[in-house]
Parts: sequence; C-alpha cells; structure tokens
Amino acid sequence: MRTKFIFVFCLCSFMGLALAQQRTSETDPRFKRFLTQYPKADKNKDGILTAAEWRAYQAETIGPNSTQPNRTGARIQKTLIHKPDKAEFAKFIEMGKNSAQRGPLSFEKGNGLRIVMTGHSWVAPGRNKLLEIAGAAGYAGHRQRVHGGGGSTGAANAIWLKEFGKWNEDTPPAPILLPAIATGEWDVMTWGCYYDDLPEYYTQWIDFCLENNPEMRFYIQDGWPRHLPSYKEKHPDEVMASLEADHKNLQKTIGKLLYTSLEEKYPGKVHMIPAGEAVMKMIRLYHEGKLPEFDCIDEDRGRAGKRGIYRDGGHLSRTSGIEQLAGYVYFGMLYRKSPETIADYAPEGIPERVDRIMRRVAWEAIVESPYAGIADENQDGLAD
Ligand SMILES: [Ca+2]
Ligand SMILES: [Ca+2]
Repeated sequence: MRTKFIFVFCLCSFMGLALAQQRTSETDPRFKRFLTQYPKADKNKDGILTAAEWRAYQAETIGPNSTQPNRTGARIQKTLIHKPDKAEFAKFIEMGKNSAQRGPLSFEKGNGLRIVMTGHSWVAPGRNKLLEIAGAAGYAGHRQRVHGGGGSTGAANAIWLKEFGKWNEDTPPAPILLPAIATGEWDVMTWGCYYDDLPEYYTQWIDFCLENNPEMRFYIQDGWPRHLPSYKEKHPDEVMASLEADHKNLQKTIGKLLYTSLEEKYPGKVHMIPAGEAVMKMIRLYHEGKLPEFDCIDEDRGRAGKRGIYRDGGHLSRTSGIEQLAGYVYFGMLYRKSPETIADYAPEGIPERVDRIMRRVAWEAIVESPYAGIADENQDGLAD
C-alpha cells in the first residue's frame, strides 16, 4: 500500500510540473526518460512526448486498471473483473477454434496429464522443464498448452482479460485456452501468482474449467524472495535473514490467502506449487557451504561470471542448472511422486550430485508445504 502511495505522489508532482510549464521530451529529461520507457505514449509518433500526450497516456493507464511499474519495480495489476455471459463465452470459444496456432485443442486421455498453463517469466522454468521431466518419467501422453505473458501481463486475471479482448484497446482478443478448456479434455490448469492477486482472478477460470470437466485439478506456483542490489554490501548472514523474512512474508500473505480461500470454495481441488521454498532450500544449502558447485546466490546479470541461484536478483540462473529444480517441483506436485523416482535420467549440463540434491529438495519442499496437499509419511517417494 505504501509503495502505491509513493508512486501516486510522485506522479502528481510530475503532473503539476508538466501542466505548469508545458515541457516536452526535448526540454525535460524526465519526459525524455518517460518516452524511452513508454514509446507508445508518443501518440502522433513524431518522436517528441508533449505534456498533452503524457497526460493522455496517464489517463489511459493510471488508476485501478493500471499495469504501470511502481517505484519498487513491482507492477500493479489490472483489477477489472470481466464476467462474460453465455453468448460471449460461445463467441470467443468459436473464435479460438478457428486459429490453428498452439496445436490441437484437445488430446485423448493417455498416459500423462493434459495441462493448460498460464504465467509469467518466473513460471517459465517450471513449465519448460516439466515437459522433459515428464517424458523422462515415461509419461508419453503428457501435454501442455500455454498462454503466457511477461510480468503482470502473465498473471491469472491478465490472461483471462486477454482471452476476451478486454486487456486494452490495442490488444486483439487471444482466445487460446478458452476453446481448449471447452472441449473438457484437459486434466489440470496452472498459474503463477502475482502481486495483489485476488481469489476471484482464479475462481473465474476454475468455474469455467469445472463446468467443462468436473475432474480438473488446479495449481498455483508461488514465488521466491528477490535478491536486492543492496545485498552486495551486506554480510551473508544479514542477506540470509532478509531473504528468510521476505520468504516467510510471501508464504504468510499471498500463499495463505489464495490457498485458504480457494480450498474453502473448492475443497481438495486447488494447491500451491511450493517453488519458493525449494529455491530457499537451495539458497540455505549454498549459505551453509554445502553447494560447492554454485559460486554465488546472484549472478548480477552475468557480471559476476559465476554460477548462481538467480541470474538477475529474481529470475533463476540459466547457467547453474537450477531451472531444473522448478521443473522437479512441478513434476512432484502434478504427478504426486518424487522426482527421485525417475530412473535412468541425467539432465544435460547438470552435475549428478546437484541433480540428486534438487530432486530431493523439490520433494521435501512439497511434503513440508501446508498448501501442497501431499504427504509422504512412509517416505517411499509416492504421495500417501
Ligand atoms: Ca508526439
Ligand atoms: Ca508414500
């Protein structure tokens, strides 16, 4: 809430100045920066951002439907709730049927789960690695159909709005998942949670899914704490304390809110994919000196030239192999068995020891999570 207040305050002072002096990107560095960041604000495309154009752009994008980054770098969600009637559902299902992109709308039930997926860049590693892992585990009938987006545009409500053409005026409708779900031939739907998520962003999807296949199950991937630039100057113990506090806060707020409210409405149907706890377990192992294959927590966008947990303080590293961990957490949750049970599988470029640790850590995060709905008391690697 506080970050939003600061954000609005800064915009107001910026606006006051703009109105008073009628500056443009030619005369004011702040307008110039704004134009670089939001080139679409230059409505008449003459390369100059005028105060009038800036005001018009603000009017379009600021407010309850904003997706503007706030000053912490986080993004505010578009809060519009769109409730289509039967005719509108039918229209967009039909429209999506005609687009041949993204493969078949349905698959016959085979050996494996058929999954419709949404989500942003933090969800991509799990989504991408799951395909290979499910194949390695022998699930030849494993299928994925994806409608994703970057940052807030990949959130549960954003994808819903985009499917119905309600995202913004410039974005045509993209009914990619609606026509697939309507076939009733999908088993699972997944999302990645996002700042300020509300249960309603998920219930609109879940209700539609259950109408078409009452057997469907639902999974929301949680997040992990960011590694902030200021941590470079801090003692490793201090950094750990900050990461743990942020992690705990994420679990207590968004994780708990979504799980408890959705569990109440759809008992046993919706669970959280505890990717955040799995990542934290790897960070703890590194901190304790038990992961010599890693040389840092954050690679600082490659400047460190090292193998870390994060590549840019948020996204998982692409050089250390840790994206595989997210895939293992997805596998364990969706197939209800430990990735440790997958025989004769050695993911490319990952040291065997690290791979073994990641499989174990993924299953531990799952069975320890209060929101995952999986226990393994007899420790045979299969959900009890
Ligand atoms: Ca202009
Ligand atoms: Ca068991």
